[in-house]
Amino acid sequence: MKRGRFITVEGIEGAGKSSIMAAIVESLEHRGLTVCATREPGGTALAERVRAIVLEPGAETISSTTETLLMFAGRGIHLDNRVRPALAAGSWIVCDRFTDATRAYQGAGRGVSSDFIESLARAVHGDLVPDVTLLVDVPVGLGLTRARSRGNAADRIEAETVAFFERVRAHYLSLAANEPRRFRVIDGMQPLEQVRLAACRAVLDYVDAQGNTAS
Ligand code: T5A
Repeated sequence: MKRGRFITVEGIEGAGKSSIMAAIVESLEHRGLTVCATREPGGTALAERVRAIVLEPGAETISSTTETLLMFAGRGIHLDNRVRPALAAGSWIVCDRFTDATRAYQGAGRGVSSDFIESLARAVHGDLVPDVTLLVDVPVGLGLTRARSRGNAADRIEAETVAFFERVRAHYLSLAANEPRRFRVIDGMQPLEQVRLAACRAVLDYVDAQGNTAS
């Protein structure tokens, strides 16, 4: 059986990632592909428990190093139990965030060394790199206004400063510039319907380039 493909969606808070996931899945399914939508941190029952540990505000301190380890611990569980089995069965995966988020948030945001992050990435998923990554890009002010207008209590990372998110956004853009074959940058400032269309177009262009019409 043909291995599925691994598509990731990245961006700062409020960029619009969650709002475009369903449209991406639908557009792939219209091509006859079997698709599995998932997210990180989380994606399985156990990995969602790791997500709660790393994101829920609490009295105890989580260092930047520990936060990085937790992201990869959840990722390992997610990959072993969901992503790899689905890919092996021929499904396409659409994942809301993956290791580029660790590079941007823990690396550029928190200052964790890229050597440490890349060594964990090699250990946890050395052989698995996203086939396509959509980066939904918005200015930090707009993203945070959108995210905070939902009125939910901020999690440990959402409570960070504007300067932190500026570093995260800049790093995402530099990752995209360094890997133009993998990344597609989507302008997240457009009306939501336009963002959805641009994301679906980018993914379907990839499908067409692969000559894939069915899994
Ligand atoms: N993290 C994650 C790390 O630090 N390291 C890692 O390795 C990983 C994997 C995840 C957190 O974990 C961090 C990053 C995050 O801080 P999360 O709850 O999944 O936490 O956070 P986000 O993925 O950032 O979720 P958000 O909901 O904040 O961002 P989205 O999904 O990009 O935004 P979305 O789609 O929910 O939209 C937000 C609001 O804006 C509106 C939507 O309707 C919604 O109300 N909106 C638009 N409005 C107008 N025009 C548009 N174009 C719009 N797009 C969205």
